[in-house]
Amino acid sequence: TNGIIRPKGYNVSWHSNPDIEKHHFGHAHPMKPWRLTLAKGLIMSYGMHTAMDTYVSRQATREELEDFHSADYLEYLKTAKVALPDDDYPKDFNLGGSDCPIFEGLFNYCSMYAGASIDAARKLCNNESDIAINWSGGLHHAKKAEASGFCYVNDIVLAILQLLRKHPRVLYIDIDVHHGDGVEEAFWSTDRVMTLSIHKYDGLNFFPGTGDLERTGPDSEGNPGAHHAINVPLNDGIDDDQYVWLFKTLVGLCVERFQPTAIVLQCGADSLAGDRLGRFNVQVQGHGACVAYCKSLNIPLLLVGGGGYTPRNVARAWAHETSIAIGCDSTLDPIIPIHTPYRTHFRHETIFPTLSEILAGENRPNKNSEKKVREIVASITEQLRFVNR
Ligand code: VJV
Ligand code: CA
Ligand code: ZN
Repeated sequence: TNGIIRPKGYNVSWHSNPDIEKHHFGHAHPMKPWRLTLAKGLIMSYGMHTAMDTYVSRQATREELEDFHSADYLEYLKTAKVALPDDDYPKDFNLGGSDCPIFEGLFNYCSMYAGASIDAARKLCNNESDIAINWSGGLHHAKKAEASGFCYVNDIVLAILQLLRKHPRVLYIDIDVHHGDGVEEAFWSTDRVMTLSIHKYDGLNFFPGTGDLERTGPDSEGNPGAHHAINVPLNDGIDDDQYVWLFKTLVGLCVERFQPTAIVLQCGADSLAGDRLGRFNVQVQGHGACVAYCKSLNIPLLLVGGGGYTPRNVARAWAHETSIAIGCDSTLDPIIPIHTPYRTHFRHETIFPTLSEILAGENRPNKNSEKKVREIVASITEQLRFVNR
């Protein structure tokens, strides 16, 4: 093997199911469940699975899904038929458009990735895992009775609801390039969940169009959830130095003030440079540094996936982050093992391609000034003064 050793007295669980990876959103759709196969191939060719408890995840039950979603939405999700192109099919619950198509096996896909996140959360509740991983989850836009932005069932909300059975306070952190609106809204009215999303924000010009700095939770009379939503709106091109500095500063402040007893980190890989939909210049190293920082806090940690539309970079990031979880990142050979399946997909043979290799001349200037970044920190520091534990 690659000299990967199972850490003693430290448990990482990995929840996945090859069934999930086989689903197709349709021709040319940016969301490709197949990227999970690529990530898994990389993780296993390094031998990382030998250092984790691996679980083949199961479908969430209808009852479990109803912890968040409405029964009529779930019923529709289960029975919706794949429409023929000329069908005048109703787009109820925002289902059946180009972002959230109805495809073969849709309900199976949704209950599988949700089952994996619920199982992962239960491992943390039982103290059977220190870190639990579900790269197929992280679908942060789904609402109680509405699909949105490639997300149908909100596995993160379901996992946090599990954590709340044992944990008094959960911190949710979202490094996907898009605003984590579904999770934010679900916990809008409670002071037991703090949400922190870092994302590109450009009004309605960038999906989902929410997540400005002033969006901190409804400040209505007696709402305990007021001030518990934290939003970090950024412009194109943010680099590792700025991103990691912001991440550590803000997560540090939130942990100090809120004192979470569990953390959920949504590791959407569309914040990476060269992503088909994203606009940031974060590298695998910087993305991973966010995971490493959360691990260093020694608080039970749930890692989920999310966006990520350049599959080879998604696989690199999630494999690197798996190595951080099990603590073998410092000894891992960055050259991708020769026996990695689909190795030819990795245009550059390292886990850490340089920015110029990733962007191939298409440079994306950093539109985030130091001043703006410091103003964001000042504003959130002020906001956190209103949070009482
Ligand atoms: O911007 C939008 C909504 C529109 C309507 C639908 N058209 C296709 C695009 C504009 C306003 N949707 C976003 C949704 C992003 C979801 C991100 C999900 C996550 O990463 O946060 C978590 C998993 C959007 N951006 C790009 C596209 N949709 C897009 C959708 C396609 C497509 C190309 C781009 C759907 C089908 C096909 N191409 C063939
Ligand atoms: Ca985000
Ligand atoms: Zn995204």
